[in-house]
Amino acid sequence: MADEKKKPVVIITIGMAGAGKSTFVQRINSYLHSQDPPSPPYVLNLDPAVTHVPYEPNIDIRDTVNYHEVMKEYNLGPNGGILTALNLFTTKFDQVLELVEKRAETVDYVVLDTPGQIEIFTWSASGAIITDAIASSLPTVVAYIIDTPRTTAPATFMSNMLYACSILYKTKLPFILVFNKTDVQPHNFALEWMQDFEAFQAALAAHKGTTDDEGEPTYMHSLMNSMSLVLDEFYRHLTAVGVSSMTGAGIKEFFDAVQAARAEYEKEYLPELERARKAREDQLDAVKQDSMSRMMKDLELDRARNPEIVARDRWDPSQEEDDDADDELDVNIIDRSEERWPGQYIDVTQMRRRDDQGVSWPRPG
Ligand SMILES: Nc1nc2c(ncn2[C@@H]2O[C@H](COP(=O)(O)OP(=O)(O)OP(=O)(O)O)[C@@H](O)[C@H]2O)c(=O)[nH]1
Ligand SMILES: [Mg+2]
Repeated sequence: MADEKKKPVVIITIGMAGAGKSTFVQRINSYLHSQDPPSPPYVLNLDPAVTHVPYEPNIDIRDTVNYHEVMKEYNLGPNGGILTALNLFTTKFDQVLELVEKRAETVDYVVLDTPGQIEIFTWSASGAIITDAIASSLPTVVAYIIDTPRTTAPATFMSNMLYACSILYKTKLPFILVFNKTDVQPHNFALEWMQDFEAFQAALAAHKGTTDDEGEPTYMHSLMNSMSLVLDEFYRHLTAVGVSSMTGAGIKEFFDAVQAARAEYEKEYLPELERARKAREDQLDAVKQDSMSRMMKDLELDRARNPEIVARDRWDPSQEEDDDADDELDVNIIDRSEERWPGQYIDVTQMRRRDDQGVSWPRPG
């Protein structure tokens, strides 16, 4: 490709425990290896508690922090242990970014596998730091992995979609819904519910437990009915693909969606990021300007209060020595004390003899 500053796309896999994140990472890893020419991704495992990963990660959080030691040392349970391990790892994330950026020219994809408990990554400071740091230096997309066979009940489907929605609004990154395990359960029901909220409402009505003893819709039913209208707006912003990490079905479609998401990152996320950066700089500038003008005002007030000092404190042109004086207008911190004492910083410009200019120093060659 003639793209002079080629950058890999970062794929962050997020999903409920057991949705198949690690199997999915393994599948896209082997898919990319089998391309012609092979395009091995750069893979990061961020799950400190996993005992076995079905792929060979380039960077593994387990090499940096020992999850069991963390639990022991800080007296934590499993979730606190994972979170603390992730926090410790995040303190070194600048080094991780450096390593990733070193490979930016030669790698097409960087893939992140996240801890099993979704909220540890999505609602922690370190998850946010990692996501923001990586997304501000490379095109990044979120692959939200869904356990399709376990999401066929309308209520489960809705809560999973609400969770996805919250992550989308939090990260603001291009988002791909990955309906996994389609070998067990095809995902067409999900697509239908997403495209047509009336179909979802019909499924909801047909599901038992949505009416009370008198045949009236329950509170839960009415709530979900209304929320399906809200989610309708959310669905418009996403792409959904069905895959089987087991068989490899749908993986090519997933990568097509990643390419589209990359374009979206460049068109929408990046300008927004730059706008936010500029706003932050402007705000800093404004603070600086404000302190400066307050200082100047104080100075003016001072001068107004002490007119006789001001009268003496004026530039006197008769004191100008000669025309060369302007050339010496360097800002130097000069120590004016007469006597030097041991350990004093010496301003070498004061030691320079003024008649140096006339001397012709020997030059090499
Ligand atoms: N049938 C089928 N099973 C799958 C598929 N993908 C994953 N699995 C199975 O789902 C289970 C969980 O898969 P993992 O890849 O460990 O899921 P995970 O989201 O990484 O799990 P945690 O990190 O523990 O939260 C495993 O038993 C996988 O074999 C798939 O496409 N089809
Ligand atoms: Mg996993």
